[in-house]
Amino acid sequence: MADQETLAPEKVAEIRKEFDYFDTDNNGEIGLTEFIELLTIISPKTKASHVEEGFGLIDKNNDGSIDFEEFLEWWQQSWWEY
Ligand SMILES: [Ca+2]
Ligand SMILES: [Ca+2]
Repeated sequence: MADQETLAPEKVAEIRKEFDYFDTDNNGEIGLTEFIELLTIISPKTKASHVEEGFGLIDKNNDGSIDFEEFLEWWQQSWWEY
């Protein structure tokens, strides 16, 4: 969470936009189904087993969905170069 402070507000807003885009039912979290859709777009060749594994890694509190904080953390790790 401390990592968030290193991000520029406009960067956070940008990530927020991505998050909202993938949160297709707008409930403020990305569920497994939404996550699969996301991954299918980002990397179509990803195997279903990998997707679920990835989901488990991002869903740090294991409540079955990715909230914005978890998404942000993941985004910073995987998209650092961008
Ligand atoms: Ca959702
Ligand atoms: Ca979660």
